[in-house]
Amino acid sequence: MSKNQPRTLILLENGVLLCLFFAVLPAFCSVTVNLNGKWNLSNSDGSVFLGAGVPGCVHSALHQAGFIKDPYYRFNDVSYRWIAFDNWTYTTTFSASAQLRANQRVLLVFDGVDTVASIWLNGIVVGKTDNMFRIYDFAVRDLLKDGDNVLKVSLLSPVLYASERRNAHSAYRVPPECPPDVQKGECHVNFIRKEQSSFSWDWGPSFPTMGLWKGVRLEAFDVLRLVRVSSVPLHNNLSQWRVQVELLVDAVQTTSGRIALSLPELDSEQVLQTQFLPGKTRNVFTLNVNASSPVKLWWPNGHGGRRSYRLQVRGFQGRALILEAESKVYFRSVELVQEPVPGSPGLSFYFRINGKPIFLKGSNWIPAHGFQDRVDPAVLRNLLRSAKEANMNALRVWGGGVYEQDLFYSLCDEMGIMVTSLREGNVASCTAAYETQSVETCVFQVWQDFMFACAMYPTEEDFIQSVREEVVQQVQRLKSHPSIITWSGNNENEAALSTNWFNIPASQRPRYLKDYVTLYVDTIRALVQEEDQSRPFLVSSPTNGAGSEQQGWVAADPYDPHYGDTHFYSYALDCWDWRTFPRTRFASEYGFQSWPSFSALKPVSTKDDWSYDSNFSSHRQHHEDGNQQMLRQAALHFHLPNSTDPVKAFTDTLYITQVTQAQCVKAQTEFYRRSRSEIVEGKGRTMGALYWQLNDVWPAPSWSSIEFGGKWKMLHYFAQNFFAAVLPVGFEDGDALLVYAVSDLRHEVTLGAVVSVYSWSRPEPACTLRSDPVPVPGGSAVSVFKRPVAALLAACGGCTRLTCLLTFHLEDGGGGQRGPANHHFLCKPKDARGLLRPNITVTVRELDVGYVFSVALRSDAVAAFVWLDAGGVPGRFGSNGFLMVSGYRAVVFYAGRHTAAAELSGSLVVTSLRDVY
Ligand code: BMA
Repeated sequence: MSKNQPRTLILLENGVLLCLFFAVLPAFCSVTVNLNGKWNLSNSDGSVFLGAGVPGCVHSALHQAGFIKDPYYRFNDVSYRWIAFDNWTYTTTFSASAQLRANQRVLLVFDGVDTVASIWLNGIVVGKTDNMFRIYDFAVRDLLKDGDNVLKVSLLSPVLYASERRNAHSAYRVPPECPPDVQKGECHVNFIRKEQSSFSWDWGPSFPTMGLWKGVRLEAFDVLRLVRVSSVPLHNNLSQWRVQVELLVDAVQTTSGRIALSLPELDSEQVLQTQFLPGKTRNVFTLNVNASSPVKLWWPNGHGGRRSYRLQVRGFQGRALILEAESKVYFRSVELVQEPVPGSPGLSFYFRINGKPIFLKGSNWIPAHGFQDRVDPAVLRNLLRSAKEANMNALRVWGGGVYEQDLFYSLCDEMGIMVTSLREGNVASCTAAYETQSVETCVFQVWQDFMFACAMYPTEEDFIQSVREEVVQQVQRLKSHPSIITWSGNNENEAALSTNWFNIPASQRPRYLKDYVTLYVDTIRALVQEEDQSRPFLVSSPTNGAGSEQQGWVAADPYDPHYGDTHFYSYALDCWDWRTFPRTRFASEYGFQSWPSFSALKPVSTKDDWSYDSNFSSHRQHHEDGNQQMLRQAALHFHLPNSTDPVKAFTDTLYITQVTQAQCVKAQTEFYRRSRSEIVEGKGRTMGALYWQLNDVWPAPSWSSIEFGGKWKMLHYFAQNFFAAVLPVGFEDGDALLVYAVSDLRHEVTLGAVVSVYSWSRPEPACTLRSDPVPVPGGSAVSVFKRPVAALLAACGGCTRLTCLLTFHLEDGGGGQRGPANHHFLCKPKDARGLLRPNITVTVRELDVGYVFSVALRSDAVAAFVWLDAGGVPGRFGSNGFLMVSGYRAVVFYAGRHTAAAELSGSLVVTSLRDVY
């Protein structure tokens, strides 16, 4: 190597740049050899032998090589259960050049092993793994040789391993032992540090994966390697900023030098003397931001812009550059405010970003596929884009899945989205309504759980040690992301302990309480607080937060609406009745199930499966009594489908479950949003609504608003409205109808309500009433209309609760509509008089070649929950599931692939409430 050779830089996933060669003395170099690609895979007795992609997993490899069919097809989750009971070995051969071997250190690095493995290099065991959420590296220099080197990863059956670990834990039970039978899952998942839902969940199949789910490489170096750069912004009163920069450095020997940190766009630079100690060490530096360079803050969606700044890190020994890296820094502050609330016992619970209280609107994120290697950037982008289009500003990464991949968080920090401007109202008459495309950015606030859910966990030293590594590595990996606004120790384990889900006898409770505190408080919380002072840590969700802490970390009632966050599920009560919902400070989970569309089920089923009571339909339902619960809730308000055509009866039932779910979650979310400014009977000031759940792991009934494959359910279309920045919420209290104006805007607006009364039998308003506009401050919910229902109906001559319904919207002082229109039923639609079966005709026109279409609907009657389904043509409508009170509506269809108007109208099916009975 000549000393004049140009320096080469490699950008690793974590933002670290590796210096390969330097122009100045002494000549340091660091070499990376990527070992991803095609490996060999075999089972324990050698009867199965195939090529397998790395990163990847055994199930995906078997499927891709044709050894098994689609694991999601029909009952294949059960047919392929054997896979996870076998042991599997991945093997590859690579050459290691003399130049590589000449380095002082050569490490074999695994970014993710799923899960329990021994790693062999040239016939020698170099290490073992037992935690899917950790990065592992092993020193291998002395084992490498000239010519072929053989690397073998032998994976143990995760199911058998978990059960062995459980058997070894004989002193006491660590429940729940096994999932409920309805989940058709495997037992003892809490004994293995792996995606907890991979052993089945109440929305997901059991596919206990095995594999090398992230990259594998060799890293060779002579002096040091920069493992990771992370940075968090800190501030004094939001005016004076500094950036805490952490370098995780792996040095061969004690190395003294200088570190130069700079934020060129902020004219800020600092050079510090340092010493890197041998081994992997954490080195923390502070870079003060030049006070005369004002920073632009990172703001959540709808609250302002955001920009990133380049952070440059360079390390020198003498004149030699020994490390170099570049990453992004965003400036924002986050506080979790828990303080006394006037007129209410307990404490507030809300997030303040950059000093401003923000209502979190969104949902819960679960793994996007049972096989993580199938979650590609397009899947992530589509889901996040859909979340943004439903006006969400927050997502909770739920603790039974995985810490998501880097791209997920980068997209949450800031995602550029191409936006097509189209005004739906115009599309029928005016092609010019199709305007330009522009790029918008959006962000999400992420509530990040640690991966522990719905169980007790062991606390043996080796388990805790593995968790320690996991926590430190994950926090170091993720803490530079401004999108993460809170860490949270687990999902529902405080509640499980407190309300005794697992029937733990009172005499044994102290042991479990001790284990709980050991794991989440003394271990995880302590580590997180050491690693990251820039954001809050909650021990569990739901929790009473500070209230739980006062009660020794496990509150008597973690669902107490006066404190913290709550999860609330009630399937039997009437979900249209807001009185059934807890007026909580923060609703981090609530929801109802529905079935996905027929087009999602078709590829994984046969004709025999297409009825609601088929074996297939009950097999896919993993929540006890779930299919019946949906029908019972639907029957509270709707006539159930009764077609004599079995397939129509099935598809109509799928439809009615989606209507029911959409309407239930709408009612609950609107209740939370209108409760943001009020204290009623000591409860209220709700500042978050994250429904359960955004996405699906496979095609099956679940609480999701987006089905597997990305198609929006009716709920997701409803979310576009119920999460709108300005929203009219209508409800009845006593004998009165009230309309609240909910505003997430930054500034005050003057708003009044316009309420129209329609008869079910006539597509034109019977009468319209208005209220005088009143000031609605930014970030508030204000009552803008109140009228006794009887007076309202009387004013509209001839109307009764059974014959009429209400629509309403908000208008500002200038008479312009603000926010979406909304409606309120005065009776259960099944009791409505005059709701006729509408005759809806559809005309499809192409607006932009092959991708954007106008869909115009004409109806001769009032039609409720009008649902457009484009079948196998991927894409989404501008709006859907709507109420047609006038006889005409035009919506836009954005195709997910090139199509034609003829194909679209050929696959389009329109269903409305009156069509299913
Ligand atoms: C909550 C979640 C999940 C579950 C969902 C629906 O408890 O945390 O565990 O899937 O409810 O039951």
